[in-house]
Amino acid sequence: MTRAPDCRRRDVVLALGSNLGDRMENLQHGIDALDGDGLTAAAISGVFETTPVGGPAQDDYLNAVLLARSSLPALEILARCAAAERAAGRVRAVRWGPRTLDVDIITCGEERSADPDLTLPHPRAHERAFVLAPWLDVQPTAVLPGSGPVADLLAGTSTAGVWRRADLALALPARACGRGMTPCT
Ligand code: A4P
Ligand code: MG
Repeated sequence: MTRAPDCRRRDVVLALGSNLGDRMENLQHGIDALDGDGLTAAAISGVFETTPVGGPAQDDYLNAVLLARSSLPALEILARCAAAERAAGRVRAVRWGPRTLDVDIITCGEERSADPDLTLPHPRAHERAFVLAPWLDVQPTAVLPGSGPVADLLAGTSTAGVWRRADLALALPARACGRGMTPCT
Protein backbone atom coordinates (compact mmCIF):
# COMPACT_ATOMS: atom_id res chain seq x y z
CA MET A 1 0.00 0.00 0.00
CA THR A 2 1.16 3.54 -0.77
CA ARG A 3 1.80 5.66 2.29
CA ALA A 4 1.42 9.41 2.68
CA PRO A 5 4.89 10.83 2.04
CA ASP A 6 5.00 13.36 4.86
CA CYS A 7 3.49 11.42 7.71
CA ARG A 8 2.82 7.74 8.27
CA ARG A 9 -0.61 8.36 9.77
CA ARG A 10 -2.36 11.68 9.95
CA ASP A 11 -5.61 13.13 11.19
CA VAL A 12 -8.30 13.41 8.54
CA VAL A 13 -11.60 15.29 8.91
CA LEU A 14 -14.47 14.13 6.69
CA ALA A 15 -17.86 15.84 6.36
CA LEU A 16 -20.88 13.70 5.49
CA GLY A 17 -24.25 14.91 4.27
CA SER A 18 -27.47 13.28 3.07
CA ASN A 19 -30.87 14.64 2.07
CA LEU A 20 -32.27 11.86 -0.10
CA GLY A 21 -33.68 8.47 0.86
CA ASP A 22 -33.07 7.05 4.33
CA ARG A 23 -30.66 9.74 5.50
CA MET A 24 -29.43 7.99 8.65
CA GLU A 25 -28.89 4.72 6.81
CA ASN A 26 -26.93 6.55 4.10
CA LEU A 27 -24.69 8.29 6.64
CA GLN A 28 -24.09 5.07 8.60
CA HIS A 29 -23.25 3.14 5.42
CA GLY A 30 -20.90 5.95 4.48
CA ILE A 31 -19.00 5.70 7.77
CA ASP A 32 -18.79 1.93 7.46
CA ALA A 33 -17.54 2.16 3.85
CA LEU A 34 -14.91 4.80 4.64
CA ASP A 35 -13.35 2.79 7.46
CA GLY A 36 -11.00 0.15 6.13
CA ASP A 37 -7.53 -0.54 4.85
CA GLY A 38 -5.38 2.54 5.48
CA LEU A 39 -8.14 4.62 7.08
CA THR A 40 -9.51 4.15 10.58
CA ALA A 41 -12.61 5.93 11.81
CA ALA A 42 -11.80 7.41 15.23
CA ALA A 43 -14.75 9.55 16.32
CA ILE A 44 -18.12 10.60 14.95
CA SER A 45 -20.05 13.76 15.74
CA GLY A 46 -23.66 14.09 16.68
CA VAL A 47 -26.18 14.38 13.87
CA PHE A 48 -27.30 17.84 12.75
CA GLU A 49 -30.44 18.68 10.78
CA THR A 50 -29.58 21.53 8.41
CA THR A 51 -31.44 23.59 5.86
CA PRO A 52 -29.90 23.38 2.36
CA VAL A 53 -27.28 25.97 1.40
CA GLY A 54 -27.22 26.79 -2.32
CA GLY A 55 -28.56 24.69 -5.17
CA PRO A 56 -32.19 24.07 -6.13
CA ALA A 57 -35.09 23.78 -3.66
CA GLN A 58 -34.55 20.52 -1.82
CA ASP A 59 -35.18 18.74 1.47
CA ASP A 60 -33.23 19.29 4.68
CA TYR A 61 -29.91 17.53 5.18
CA LEU A 62 -28.53 15.45 7.97
CA ASN A 63 -24.87 16.35 8.42
CA ALA A 64 -22.11 14.82 10.54
CA VAL A 65 -18.32 14.96 10.77
CA LEU A 66 -16.07 11.91 11.01
CA LEU A 67 -12.55 12.11 12.48
CA ALA A 68 -10.22 9.49 11.06
CA ARG A 69 -6.58 8.50 10.99
CA SER A 70 -5.08 7.56 7.66
CA SER A 71 -1.83 6.56 6.04
CA LEU A 72 -3.32 6.99 2.54
CA PRO A 73 -2.40 9.80 0.14
CA ALA A 74 -5.18 12.39 -0.06
CA LEU A 75 -6.20 11.32 -3.57
CA GLU A 76 -6.76 7.77 -2.34
CA ILE A 77 -8.91 9.10 0.48
CA LEU A 78 -10.92 11.07 -2.11
CA ALA A 79 -11.37 7.84 -4.09
CA ARG A 80 -12.59 6.12 -0.88
CA CYS A 81 -15.09 8.96 -0.40
CA ALA A 82 -16.33 8.59 -4.00
CA ALA A 83 -16.69 4.82 -3.55
CA ALA A 84 -18.76 5.35 -0.40
CA GLU A 85 -20.97 7.82 -2.30
CA ARG A 86 -21.43 5.36 -5.17
CA ALA A 87 -22.30 2.56 -2.74
CA ALA A 88 -25.03 4.81 -1.35
CA GLY A 89 -26.45 5.22 -4.85
CA ARG A 90 -25.28 8.81 -5.37
CA VAL A 91 -26.25 10.27 -8.74
CA ARG A 92 -24.71 13.60 -9.79
CA ALA A 93 -27.41 15.55 -11.63
CA VAL A 94 -26.99 19.17 -10.56
CA ARG A 95 -24.32 20.99 -8.55
CA TRP A 96 -25.31 21.26 -4.88
CA GLY A 97 -28.40 19.21 -5.73
CA PRO A 98 -30.01 16.59 -3.48
CA ARG A 99 -27.86 13.56 -2.78
CA THR A 100 -28.07 10.25 -0.93
CA LEU A 101 -24.53 10.79 0.34
CA ASP A 102 -21.85 13.44 0.00
CA VAL A 103 -18.45 12.94 1.60
CA ASP A 104 -16.02 15.84 1.51
CA ILE A 105 -12.47 15.95 2.82
CA ILE A 106 -12.27 18.97 5.10
CA THR A 107 -8.64 18.55 6.17
CA CYS A 108 -5.98 15.96 5.57
CA GLY A 109 -3.28 16.64 8.15
CA GLU A 110 -1.69 19.96 7.30
CA GLU A 111 -1.80 19.30 3.55
CA ARG A 112 -2.61 22.25 1.29
CA SER A 113 -3.80 21.90 -2.29
CA ALA A 114 -5.34 24.32 -4.81
CA ASP A 115 -6.18 21.52 -7.26
CA PRO A 116 -9.90 21.87 -8.18
CA ASP A 117 -10.17 18.06 -8.09
CA LEU A 118 -8.98 18.06 -4.49
CA THR A 119 -8.75 21.39 -2.70
CA LEU A 120 -7.34 21.21 0.82
CA PRO A 121 -8.49 22.34 3.24
CA HIS A 122 -12.00 22.28 1.73
CA PRO A 123 -12.46 25.79 0.28
CA ARG A 124 -15.91 26.45 1.79
CA ALA A 125 -15.61 24.70 5.15
CA HIS A 126 -14.70 27.89 7.05
CA GLU A 127 -18.05 29.52 6.26
CA ARG A 128 -20.41 26.54 6.53
CA ALA A 129 -22.22 25.97 9.79
CA PHE A 130 -23.35 22.55 8.56
CA VAL A 131 -19.66 21.52 8.64
CA LEU A 132 -18.41 23.63 11.57
CA ALA A 133 -21.17 22.71 14.07
CA PRO A 134 -20.68 18.93 13.86
CA TRP A 135 -16.89 19.35 13.71
CA LEU A 136 -16.90 21.41 16.91
CA ASP A 137 -19.23 18.85 18.47
CA VAL A 138 -16.78 16.00 17.94
CA GLN A 139 -13.54 18.01 18.41
CA PRO A 140 -14.00 21.12 20.58
CA THR A 141 -10.34 22.17 20.15
CA ALA A 142 -10.36 21.79 16.35
CA VAL A 143 -8.45 24.28 14.22
CA LEU A 144 -9.01 24.70 10.48
CA PRO A 145 -5.56 25.25 8.95
CA GLY A 146 -5.31 28.73 7.47
CA SER A 147 -8.61 29.89 9.03
CA GLY A 148 -8.38 29.39 12.80
CA PRO A 149 -10.23 27.67 15.64
CA VAL A 150 -13.48 26.07 14.55
CA ALA A 151 -15.21 27.52 17.64
CA ASP A 152 -14.33 31.05 16.46
CA LEU A 153 -15.36 30.34 12.87
CA LEU A 154 -18.70 28.97 14.01
CA ALA A 155 -19.26 31.96 16.30
CA GLY A 156 -18.84 34.20 13.24
CA THR A 157 -21.23 32.18 11.08
CA SER A 158 -25.02 32.16 11.03
CA THR A 159 -26.25 28.98 12.65
CA ALA A 160 -29.86 29.59 11.67
CA GLY A 161 -31.16 26.38 10.13
CA VAL A 162 -28.63 24.13 11.90
CA TRP A 163 -29.77 22.17 14.91
CA ARG A 164 -28.59 19.11 16.79
CA ARG A 165 -30.81 16.05 16.53
CA ALA A 166 -30.41 14.67 20.04
CA ASP A 167 -32.70 11.78 19.08
CA LEU A 168 -30.27 10.50 16.42
CA ALA A 169 -26.82 8.93 16.75
CA LEU A 170 -24.35 7.39 14.34
CA ALA A 171 -21.96 4.62 15.35
CA LEU A 172 -18.32 3.91 14.62
CA PRO A 173 -17.66 0.59 12.89
CA ALA A 174 -17.30 -2.06 15.58
CA ARG A 175 -13.59 -2.61 14.99
CA ALA A 176 -12.87 1.13 15.33
CA CYS A 177 -14.57 1.57 18.72
CA GLY A 178 -12.25 2.70 21.47
CA ARG A 179 -9.56 4.05 19.19
CA GLY A 180 -8.73 7.63 20.04
CA MET A 181 -7.24 10.40 17.94
CA THR A 182 -3.55 10.90 18.60
CA PRO A 183 -1.37 13.61 17.12
CA CYS A 184 0.47 12.77 13.92
CA THR A 185 4.18 12.42 14.75
N1 A4P B 1 -13.36 18.34 -4.69
C1 A4P B 1 -12.41 19.32 -4.57
N2 A4P B 1 -11.98 19.39 -3.32
C2 A4P B 1 -12.66 18.44 -2.60
C3 A4P B 1 -12.60 18.04 -1.23
N3 A4P B 1 -11.79 18.64 -0.33
N4 A4P B 1 -13.43 17.03 -0.83
C4 A4P B 1 -14.03 18.03 -5.94
C5 A4P B 1 -14.27 16.43 -1.73
N5 A4P B 1 -14.35 16.77 -3.06
C6 A4P B 1 -13.54 17.77 -3.47
O1 A4P B 1 -17.92 17.46 -5.68
C7 A4P B 1 -17.51 18.19 -6.82
C8 A4P B 1 -16.02 18.06 -7.00
O2 A4P B 1 -15.32 18.59 -5.90
C9 A4P B 1 -15.53 16.62 -7.09
O3 A4P B 1 -15.28 16.29 -8.42
C10 A4P B 1 -14.25 16.59 -6.28
O4 A4P B 1 -13.15 16.11 -7.04
P1 A4P B 1 -19.27 16.65 -5.70
O5 A4P B 1 -19.31 15.85 -4.44
O6 A4P B 1 -19.42 15.96 -6.99
O7 A4P B 1 -20.38 17.76 -5.72
P2 A4P B 1 -20.81 18.74 -4.59
O8 A4P B 1 -20.49 18.18 -3.25
O9 A4P B 1 -22.23 19.12 -4.86
O10 A4P B 1 -19.92 19.98 -4.92
P3 A4P B 1 -19.13 20.89 -3.96
O11 A4P B 1 -18.81 22.12 -4.72
O12 A4P B 1 -18.00 20.15 -3.30
O13 A4P B 1 -20.22 21.15 -2.87
P4 A4P B 1 -20.03 21.68 -1.45
O14 A4P B 1 -19.45 23.04 -1.46
O15 A4P B 1 -19.37 20.66 -0.60
O16 A4P B 1 -21.52 21.81 -1.03
N6 A4P B 1 -26.37 22.29 2.45
C11 A4P B 1 -26.52 21.59 3.61
N7 A4P B 1 -27.39 22.03 4.54
N8 A4P B 1 -25.78 20.46 3.85
C12 A4P B 1 -24.87 19.98 2.96
O17 A4P B 1 -24.22 18.94 3.22
N9 A4P B 1 -23.75 20.34 0.81
C13 A4P B 1 -23.54 21.07 -0.27
C14 A4P B 1 -22.41 20.73 -1.16
C15 A4P B 1 -24.34 22.26 -0.60
N10 A4P B 1 -25.32 22.58 0.40
C16 A4P B 1 -25.46 21.86 1.52
C17 A4P B 1 -24.68 20.71 1.74
MG1 MG C 1 -18.85 16.66 -2.35
